[in-house]
Amino acid sequence: MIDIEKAEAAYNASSIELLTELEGVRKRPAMYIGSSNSMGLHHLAWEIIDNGVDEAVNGYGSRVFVTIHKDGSLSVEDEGRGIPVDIHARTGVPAIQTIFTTLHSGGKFNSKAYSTSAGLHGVGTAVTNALSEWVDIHVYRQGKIYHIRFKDGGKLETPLEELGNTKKHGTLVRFKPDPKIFSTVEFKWDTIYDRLEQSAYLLKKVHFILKDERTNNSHEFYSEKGLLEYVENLTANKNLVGEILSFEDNSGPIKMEAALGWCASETSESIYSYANSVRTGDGGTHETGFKSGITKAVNDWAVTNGVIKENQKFDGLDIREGLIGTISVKITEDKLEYEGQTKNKLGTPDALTTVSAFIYDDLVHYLAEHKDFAIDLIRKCQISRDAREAARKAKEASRTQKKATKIDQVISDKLAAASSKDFKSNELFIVEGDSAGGSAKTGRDRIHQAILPLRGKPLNTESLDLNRVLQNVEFSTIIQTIGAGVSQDFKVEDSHYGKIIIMTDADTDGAHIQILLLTFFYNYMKPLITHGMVYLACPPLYRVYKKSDPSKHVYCYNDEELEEGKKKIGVGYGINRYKGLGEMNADQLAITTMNKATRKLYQVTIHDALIVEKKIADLMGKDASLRREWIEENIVFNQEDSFIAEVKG
Ligand code: 28G
Repeated sequence: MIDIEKAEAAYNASSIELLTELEGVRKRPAMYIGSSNSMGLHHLAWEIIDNGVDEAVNGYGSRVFVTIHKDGSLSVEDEGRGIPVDIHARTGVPAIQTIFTTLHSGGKFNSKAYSTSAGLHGVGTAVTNALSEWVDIHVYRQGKIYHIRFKDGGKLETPLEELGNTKKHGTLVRFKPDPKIFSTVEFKWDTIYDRLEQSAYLLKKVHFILKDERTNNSHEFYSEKGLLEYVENLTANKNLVGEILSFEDNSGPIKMEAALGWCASETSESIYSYANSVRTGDGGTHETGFKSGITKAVNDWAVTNGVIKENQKFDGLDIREGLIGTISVKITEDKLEYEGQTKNKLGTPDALTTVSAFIYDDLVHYLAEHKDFAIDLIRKCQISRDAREAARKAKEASRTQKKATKIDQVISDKLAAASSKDFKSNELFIVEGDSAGGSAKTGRDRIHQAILPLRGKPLNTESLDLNRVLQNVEFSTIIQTIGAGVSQDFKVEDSHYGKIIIMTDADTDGAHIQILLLTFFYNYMKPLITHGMVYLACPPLYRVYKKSDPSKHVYCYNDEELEEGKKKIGVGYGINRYKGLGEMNADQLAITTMNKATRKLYQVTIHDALIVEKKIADLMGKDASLRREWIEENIVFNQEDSFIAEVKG
């Protein structure tokens, strides 16, 4: 028998504690979900989705449903066992209520369990509750339907109740983020789409069904073959050396899956690593192990087969040119370690040795059985080594030559440098055309803003080798100006600028230039993009002014703003339509497009860049008019549904 008084006292004590705990989350949301912007908002969704996915991954149900509702709420349904609802003897509170109101409950995970949890601190469900206007949960469990509801950041609104019988089993969680907490409460189809698409590859054989009731969009994600299929997609339209290799090992405490392929005539390397199904953007021990396993396997094969001598082993960089690789590890909670504050870099030491041995064994085995492939691969490594050697010699020669090279001259002629040496707060504007470049030079903040005008269209760098790119005056100027190297030698921390801002006209040619520059940054300076340092300037499309008093005017950046602008100026308005940057004078350009306080910038995300890169690869070699058509149809200026995602000041 439970001592009622004791249980009540414990309940009261714990509920006070809980309340303050959830209040703490509301006071400092960023501590729990990283930020209170769109990213933080979606974090709430990941917390709930991941719990549903964990059920499916552990073999309870095979589908996870995610629905964005018209009222701004989001629901997630799994087909698992249903969150336990039994009343805890000590607290007198149903387990489900504790799970939704206690931080770090992490609930169902014991230390030997694998979790997909993406939470910055693995805090889970209670954080979503704390930051929601309401949370409504239905549990289908052991033949019964249960319901419980919270409001105003985790306060119990409807205590656990039994609603009737059911044959279903699973959990349905629906929640509405609190607009008092978030700068935006709009769930984005694209953001959730990308995440579920990635999850489907990482958690193969789980069905993800996404619905958007605002637009009636829906999509199902499912991958039978996992990472192999992912790399197939990443390399679609590319010329592969051999086939895509995939390896899997679930025998030990660290479960591993990898897929990799080499693209012929490409220089960049792309490795996507994951720990417990969460992307580790800064790599870590598993990624290091992946690389070292590949290097050792290829070199050992080459030496053993007499292709190279012991002292001629390839540098890992040469082996990885053109590599597209993925490595996913699943590590039990007790061994999961990260470096730094974010979960971006895996620290678990065992992951290095385990992954390295796994890749080495499987790759050595594969090479032994695919001799033709091995020879093609070694040939590619040799070409990379030769090119790197040539580039190094050229660099050395230009350094010793002291006298100004062609590039140095171009730089001093063209670049209007910033005077500050505080690189992080400096900005480089890459500007379309000499005339706009001139206005930008006049209108800029000379201390922190540098201007580099571009003449004409830059070269399309897709599938060009590094030497060809270095020979191109425009790109070598950009490389030298940024001053942080290029390709695999690029070091983002050496960048002379904290922001690289592409400023073009808002027309098709401008879009084309954006795409060509993004293709270059994606292929040769990818960390600039992953670190969120590449931006697109956003010039206004219109100026609405009062005809009787032109000093009364507003700038409008899209058609919606134009309508607002007309209303604001009232009767007797006139409209300037800007077709290009050149139609603004230096002051106008500065205030509308460059000045930190008044401009708009679009931050380019790796997702944007990936889409652009994929599309360019797709259209390469095809008719140039096709490419132009695609740009005209798909790039929508100054609207959020263009290929540009986040808006930043
Ligand atoms: C739909 C959106 C989010 C979930 C479950 C199922 C169980 C569970 C969740 O247990 C408490 C503590 C450790 C076992 C586990 C049910 C075992 C038996 C579960 C979800 C109990 C948490 N029966 N499904 N939590 N553990 N789905 N979907 O959140 O000992 S959370």
